[in-house]
Amino acid sequence: MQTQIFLLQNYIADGTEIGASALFFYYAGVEISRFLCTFAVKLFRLPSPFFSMKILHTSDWHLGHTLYSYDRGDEQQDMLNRIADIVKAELPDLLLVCGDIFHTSQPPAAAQSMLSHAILSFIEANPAMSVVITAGNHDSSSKHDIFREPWKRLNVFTFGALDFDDPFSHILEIPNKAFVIAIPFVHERNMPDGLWQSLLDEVASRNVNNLPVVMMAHTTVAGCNFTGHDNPDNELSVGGINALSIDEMGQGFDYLALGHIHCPQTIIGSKGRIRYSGTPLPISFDECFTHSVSIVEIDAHNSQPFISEIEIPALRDVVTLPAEGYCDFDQAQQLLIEFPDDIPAYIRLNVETKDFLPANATDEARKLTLDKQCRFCFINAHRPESHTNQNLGMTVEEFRAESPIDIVSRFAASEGFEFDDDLKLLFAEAKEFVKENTH
Ligand SMILES: [Mn+2]
Repeated sequence: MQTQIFLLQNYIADGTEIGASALFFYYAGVEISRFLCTFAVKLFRLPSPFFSMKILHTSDWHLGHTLYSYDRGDEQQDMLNRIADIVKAELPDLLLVCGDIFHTSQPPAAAQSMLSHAILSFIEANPAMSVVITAGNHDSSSKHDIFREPWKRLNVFTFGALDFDDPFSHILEIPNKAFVIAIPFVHERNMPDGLWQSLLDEVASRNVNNLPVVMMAHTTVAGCNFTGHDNPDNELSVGGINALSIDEMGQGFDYLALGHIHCPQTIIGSKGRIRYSGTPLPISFDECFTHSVSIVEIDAHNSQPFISEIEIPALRDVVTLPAEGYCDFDQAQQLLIEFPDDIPAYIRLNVETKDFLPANATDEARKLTLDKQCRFCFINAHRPESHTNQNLGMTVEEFRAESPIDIVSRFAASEGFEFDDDLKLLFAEAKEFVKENTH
């Protein structure tokens, strides 16, 4: 009996081991074949037997954006041409643009015309593709939908504002391909409770063929890397949008395509399912990262998305001199003189000054670039910490260079109170309100 029990224990242990090994080799085999096949598909441009759906995910184009009054139309057009080339090469089933199509709610006619021509070029590059475009906090929700009906004829779907009366109208079924839940930017005070989960539950009940479920949103997600945005000390609210936790976004999607944060990233803790594509074009000097669009391939509902990035090189880079830290104004001028004549970049100077910059500093710096292809933008004046509190006087240059949150925090410190997270949230909201109502 003792021996039998021993043998049985051995058998179970061996069996478990054999089972585990078999399972391991089975899954390793599947993964290796998938990898080889993906490689072959990419190399020979074959139709993929594994990925039933391919998405090109992008956001935050900010068409019409100017940098320090310089027109950026040629850069924006170049970026759109590059996306059209990628559409042609990658042949995605879906193109998702997750908000901030335009930089302002009143975009110039040239930017609007650029958008319609770009959409047509994408469709011509891949007539079988569907395009879904949601509005961001920079867009006008009503203008976003002006051509909603004619666009539908070309499988282009626009979502400008949340339809509170019929939230299920935000569910789009792309036959035999995917379900898309397309949510434009909604201020959190107007967001209906449980909206995300109710839409996901509705899709779950309709999704009898196990199609991939994709959701689109334009918001801030807690814990993301917001390099490039102007209030990096405040994680609770970025660009005027308060952070949502990923649990609040519901359960049941295979991929959540996000817009708003400009740095491309897959959210930590999302098991590779929640991602910001980031902007394909640098919008500010602090965006010191590679700009790109994302390609996402999903086999079926509940399978893991396969994500890759395609870089979008900028026609004009944003360059800060010196590359790290600050220097005095004389050294900064020398760096400008040494900057190559033929690089068409935007230039910011990081200058440290204990007192004040000369009143004509900006003009002096600009003069040094007149025979160069670069575009001089501004002097980012920085006062060493020890001088910051003693002397609160600022020149106009310095005032322009500092972010509003830094100015107000310094003011609070000088008055002897802490500008805490609640005040920062309130301030970000007030700033957004002023911005929205001054266009
Ligand atoms: Mn944006």
